[in-house]
Amino acid sequence: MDACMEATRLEEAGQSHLLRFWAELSAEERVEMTQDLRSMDFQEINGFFQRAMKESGREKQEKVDSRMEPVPRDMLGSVVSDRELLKAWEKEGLLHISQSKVAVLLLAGGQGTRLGVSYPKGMYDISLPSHKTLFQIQAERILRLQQLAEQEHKSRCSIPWYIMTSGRTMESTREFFSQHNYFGLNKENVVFFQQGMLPAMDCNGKIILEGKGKICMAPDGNGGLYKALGAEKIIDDMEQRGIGYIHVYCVDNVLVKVADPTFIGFCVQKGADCGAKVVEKTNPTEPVGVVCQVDRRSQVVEYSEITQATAEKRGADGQLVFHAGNVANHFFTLSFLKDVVNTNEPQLQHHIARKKIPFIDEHGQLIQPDNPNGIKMEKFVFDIFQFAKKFVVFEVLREDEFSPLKNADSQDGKDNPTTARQDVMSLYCRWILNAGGQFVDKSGNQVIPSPSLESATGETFQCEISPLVSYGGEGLEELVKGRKFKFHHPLIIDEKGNLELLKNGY
Ligand code: UD2
Repeated sequence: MDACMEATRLEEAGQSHLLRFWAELSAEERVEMTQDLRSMDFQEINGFFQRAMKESGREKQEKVDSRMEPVPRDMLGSVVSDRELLKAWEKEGLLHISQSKVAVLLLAGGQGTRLGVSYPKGMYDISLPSHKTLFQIQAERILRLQQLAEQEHKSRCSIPWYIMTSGRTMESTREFFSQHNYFGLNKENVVFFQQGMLPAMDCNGKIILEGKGKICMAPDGNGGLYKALGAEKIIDDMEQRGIGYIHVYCVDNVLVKVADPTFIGFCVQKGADCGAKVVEKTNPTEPVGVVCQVDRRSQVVEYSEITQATAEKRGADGQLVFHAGNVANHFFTLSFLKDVVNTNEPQLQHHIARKKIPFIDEHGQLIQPDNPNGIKMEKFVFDIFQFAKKFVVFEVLREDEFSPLKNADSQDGKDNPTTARQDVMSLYCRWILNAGGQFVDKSGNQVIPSPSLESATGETFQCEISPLVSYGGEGLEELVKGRKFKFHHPLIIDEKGNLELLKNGY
């Protein structure tokens, strides 16, 4: 029986149990397993495990909690209290976009387990009338924004779209974009790259087998971005394109304003190298991190790590003390990202996610555990805030900018396809009303569509505006001003600006 070439390294790292079934493996299973083992630095992985376990734990978090402070006011901007500045910030952002200095970076390497689909979340159809997927909606927002910047500055421009995938999402994501001809984007401006993977481990630091010859691997967290930016030469690509500013965002926020010029302009005018969008957190148990300071350093305390007492803390005004809810929506300058990739990345701690991980037991049986039996180690994208020279926070309205698609419809009642669809349609409805359109019921009385009106009348409200027609509610007046629309008929404004409802509108 030929021994595994990696046996010595495994022995030295205390991971030789991985070869327990070597004798039973076929020749090709042995080749595959040797390739996997060869790509892993077991000493480094053991080190990650030890550091992560030391950093985690309730008592550790309680110490952090006692040093947490809300974001200082001078760091904060807001679409509400800074209303009179928004136009200037938007102008600034559009200027940089028109000069092709802004790129977007999509975090799409997650496994979407909670949603319960086996394909990448960006391919999910939330059942809008158009049945556009998240990827298509985001692609069309980029196209429309390029168009707005070109109209404003009379120059052609491009917003390169970098898409981080993981081993599990790479192929199907590439394939999906190619099949859809990049949704009208120039394929040279859509760059896919892969993040790293790490083995799942049990609580004693032993790497878990998911098959007799198969190690259980998982993406290394959205903070794996920084290692990948270096390894996949993405920073070089951004430099060659003359990119100065990068908008990093989460695939599953159906309302995301991709490359939001107002956010970009705010960060640039504040001279920030790092920025985070937040929404007001009102529910202490909402699964979002909170942006705060610990020992005067900016950071996010993730929902899986904050203590309940701290999450529930309220000020005299009744508002949560830690109400700056992180929405995985960040701004970085390229020079800041370069420093992170070249210098700070190794300082990023892995966070421990305790999971139920199917494993092969000593008898070679695949066991589906009922309780968490292992851990996945992940780096978090926001852990670089601490390295920023100037960090700013931009508070936006939840109803306009944040509706995460996390769960299947069957679970939880929130952050699911139904709430995502409702939130998108409510946004479009507000755009119609702001542009001078009206909705009426069957008797012609003016109404404001809402889920409660739907349940009161038993009618379903459907309203969809193609992102190619409007990025943020602009450009709709000539289509809808002074018109009355039956709220119980679908109002669809498609790419050509057609009003499908003309047939049954007024
Ligand atoms: C994320 C935020 C949380 C809050 C919430 C809002 C982090 C670490 N936490 O929590 O503070 O903003 O979103 O919805 O950002 N991803 C990768 N590679 C990975 C893991 C995740 O690309 O290895 C991507 C994933 O595809 C998604 C984003 O990162 O686009 C957020 O991942 P998640 O949905 O697992 O994060 P969640 O909801 O736990």
